[in-house]
Amino acid sequence: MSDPLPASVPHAVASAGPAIDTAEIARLEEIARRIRVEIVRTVNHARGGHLGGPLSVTDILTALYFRILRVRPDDPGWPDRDRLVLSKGHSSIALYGAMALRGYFPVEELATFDAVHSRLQGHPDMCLLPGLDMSTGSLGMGISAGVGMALGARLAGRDCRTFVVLGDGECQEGSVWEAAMVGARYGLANLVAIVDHNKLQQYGWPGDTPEHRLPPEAPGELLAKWTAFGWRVLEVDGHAMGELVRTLEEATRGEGRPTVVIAHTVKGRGVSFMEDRYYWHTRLLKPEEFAQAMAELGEPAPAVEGGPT
Ligand SMILES: Cc1ncc(C[n+]2csc(CCOP(=O)(O)OP(=O)(O)O)c2C)c(N)n1
Ligand SMILES: [Mg+2]
Repeated sequence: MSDPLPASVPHAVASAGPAIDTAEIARLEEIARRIRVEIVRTVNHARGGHLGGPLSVTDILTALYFRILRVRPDDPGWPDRDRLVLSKGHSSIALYGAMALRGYFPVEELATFDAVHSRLQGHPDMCLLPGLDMSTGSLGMGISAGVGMALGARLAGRDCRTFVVLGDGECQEGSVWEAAMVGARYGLANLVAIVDHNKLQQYGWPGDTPEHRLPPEAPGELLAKWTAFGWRVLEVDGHAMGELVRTLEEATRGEGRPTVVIAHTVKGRGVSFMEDRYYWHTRLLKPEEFAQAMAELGEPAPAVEGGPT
């Protein structure tokens, strides 16, 4: 598997959260594996949807839903719950996988993904699925909603936190930075943004190899920008579960201003032929590819499930 963390990470702020033991890390890693299995199975079954982005953000959502977020899956409207906005809404299937395993709805319902009358639309629809705090899919919007939620929680005197997960390509949207300015202006210590920094978006370069790419941002650019916009910045390997949990815990200690976690990730993480390949952003699996992906994820499946080529 590719190593997501750059050899030299300048200005990284060390996380200082409490220890998380190896058994707990193993439990979370197994949940993340199961979510990745559901992502590949579900998108293959639907014959449509995204793969690279969901596999990239799986560990982040696992850490959030199974360790960080104060939520009640059996009471999704609980007013004091933490809010989660998946601003990179095209990765909805990873969110649905995490929510299903967390108990919001039956895992079997994932089979309805992207169907006309399903609650699990290709992009999250908060009017359909209890537990979703925001409808997303149009990139650049979620952080503004998150700023509003964090301001609202402060006004209401509620001790809940708001988490917003963004893509690194999404951070090219000007609206992200308008919201970032407002979040810093009002010192929203109850707001945490997490950037899934996989160095890829949908297209944007003439070649398939790293040396031919024009990545969404130059190395260090995201860190410099969020810092310049007044945010506290943490960096972490977005697939190293123990470090990820400790960094997210640290992020909630806002210290008077909002915090962003720049999570270095690999697009397509967990499936060798998808890793770091932009064209797996959204692409249909051939039966033999489906079989190989499931085998690599530790869940061999009969090739017949691969569907038409
Ligand atoms: C405003 C807007 N423009 C374009 C798109 C189409 N689109 C969907 S995903 C994507 C690439 C996003 O890249 P990134 O934010 O890096 O996400 P990831 O790499 O995590 O998939 C694009 C351009 C969109 N959904 N919304
Ligand atoms: Mg990206």
